[in-house]
Amino acid sequence: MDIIKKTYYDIKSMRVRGALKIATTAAKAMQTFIENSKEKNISRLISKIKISASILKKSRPTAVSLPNAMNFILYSAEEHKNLEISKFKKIMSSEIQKFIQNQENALDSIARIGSRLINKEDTVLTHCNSETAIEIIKAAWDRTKNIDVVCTETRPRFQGYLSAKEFRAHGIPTTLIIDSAAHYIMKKLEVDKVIVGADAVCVNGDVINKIGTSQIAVCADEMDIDFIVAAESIKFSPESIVGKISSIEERDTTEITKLRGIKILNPAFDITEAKYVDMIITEDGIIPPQAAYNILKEKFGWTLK
Ligand code: RI2
Repeated sequence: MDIIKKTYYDIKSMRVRGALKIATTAAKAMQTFIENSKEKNISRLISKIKISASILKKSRPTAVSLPNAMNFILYSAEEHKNLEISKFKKIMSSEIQKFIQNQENALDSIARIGSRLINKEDTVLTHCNSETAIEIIKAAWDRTKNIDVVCTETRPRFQGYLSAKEFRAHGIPTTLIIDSAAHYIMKKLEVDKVIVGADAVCVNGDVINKIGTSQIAVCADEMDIDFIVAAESIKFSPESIVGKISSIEERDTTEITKLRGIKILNPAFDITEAKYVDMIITEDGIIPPQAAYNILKEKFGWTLK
């Protein structure tokens, strides 16, 4: 199977998952595809790049990091289309490599910036399995050696167990709860902060993340607990400027139950309104959700032209 198809299936089946990981894995696949291409004609190669990008974009519908990564590659291909083909391939490979490195750097910066928000003795709740949120919490632990973490199971795919195992491996005292215990446990354990990742940040500051995020945000609001979103700028949605919001992935209902004769819904994401988000940590610093447009203007000027 070629690299594009393989990566498409890896992402679709969630063997590769997490908004940042799917973007960098898809970018890596494009890089390998370009490097290995035997195509001698640049326009034909660019057409194949376009087809490959559109296949990868379809692997999962919600995380905007994926189309953003693919659009960056398409833009770069367009920019260099007048080069001699071997030079084109070389430049494309190094541009994609830089892009991947930038994402890794962004993750490190967010961990550094975000960890400063967590104080000694804080109890932090996280939902699902966001690499970005987890890096913040691990960095806070490295500094304080004295925090507690609460992980929600995150039905139906139980990504919360991955988070709990990761915290355990890092030596962080961790409590695992069922999703529906969030409100009760936030009160009982006196949770100080909620930190979650994002699959998309819209221009108005609304955040799309794993199903269940928005109800935790409402609970946090009720209890006056900081609700913090950790999101690299690649997760900001330029399309939301013109009113297009990524579609909420509806997954196979057998992930929940094999029961028949009733209607079953299995949305994978929900939308947390900006009014419930206290701050968004990006690689460039901490912003209020209302400042999402500034990030979009700064980082995605090229797509908005
Ligand atoms: P990072 C995940 O989606 C979760 O919703 C998580 O919060 C978000 O991506 C961001 O993850 P899924 O792939 O990029 O588990 O922070 O459906 O790792």
